[in-house]
Amino acid sequence: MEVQRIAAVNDLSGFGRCSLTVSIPILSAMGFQVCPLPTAVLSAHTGYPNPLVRDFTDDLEGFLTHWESLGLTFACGYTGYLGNERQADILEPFLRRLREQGALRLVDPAMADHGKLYASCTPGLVQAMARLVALANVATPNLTELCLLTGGEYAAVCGAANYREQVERMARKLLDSGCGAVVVTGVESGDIIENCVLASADAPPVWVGGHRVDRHFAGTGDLFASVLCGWLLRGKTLEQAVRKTVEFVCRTTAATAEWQENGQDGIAFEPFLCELSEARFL
Ligand code: PXL
Repeated sequence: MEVQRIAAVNDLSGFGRCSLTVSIPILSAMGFQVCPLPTAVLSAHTGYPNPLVRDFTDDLEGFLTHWESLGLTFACGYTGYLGNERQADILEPFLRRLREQGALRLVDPAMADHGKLYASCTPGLVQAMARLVALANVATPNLTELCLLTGGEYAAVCGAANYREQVERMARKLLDSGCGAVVVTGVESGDIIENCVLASADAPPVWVGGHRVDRHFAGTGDLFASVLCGWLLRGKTLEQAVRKTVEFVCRTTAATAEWQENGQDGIAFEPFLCELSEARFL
């Protein structure tokens, strides 16, 4: 048996369960070898006050060159949080190479939530992220990120009677940019949290909902993208993979809400890792 390899391009935040501290355990439990390419190293994610941040831009190229010299190939490249737009310029040729090799390219344009860019993200980064999304075969923006990437107005979508139609229109725009499929995450509707799956330009949109916990948890998008990535590599269709992911994320979020005071500390997925591990060969 060969263990499939994933290049995980994301930040390493020491505290707060997001990015690589989510992807590495989740995807390892699901049976994959995760090779991290850190975009930044932080003491904690930027939802906490005054994190120590070390930018890794100057070392990205060196990582990729060394990996190439080792002759490494990847079943998947998964990109998340970027420190700046130069990082996207460096990653573009890497994603192109993965595309030539037929590898899965999952781009999670992690840069905003609840209508606002993260503290460290700039409008220039939004443009750069759009270039990476165009090279993805699956992109997983949340509603805020979808609006930023397509020029939509977040406030006009939230709570609108025709929010589904608006989301579907914006998701189609991303497909027009070159991206193969889109999963729009975290569309809130009463006590349901919905995700819009657009598997291809010809496919009708499918909405997958789960029970919403009325609290914010950091790193939810990272957990979603990581579990989704695992199920896609396990051969599930996009819709099947999204259904399994929504079930896992909603259940672990509900459990965390019972156990943990601070949402910034992320989703306590650790007690559930064994389930992903047992499901490895299903
Ligand atoms: O989970 C998104 C995320 C990733 N990485 C860093 C962040 C955040 C959200 O705040 O600060 C460094």
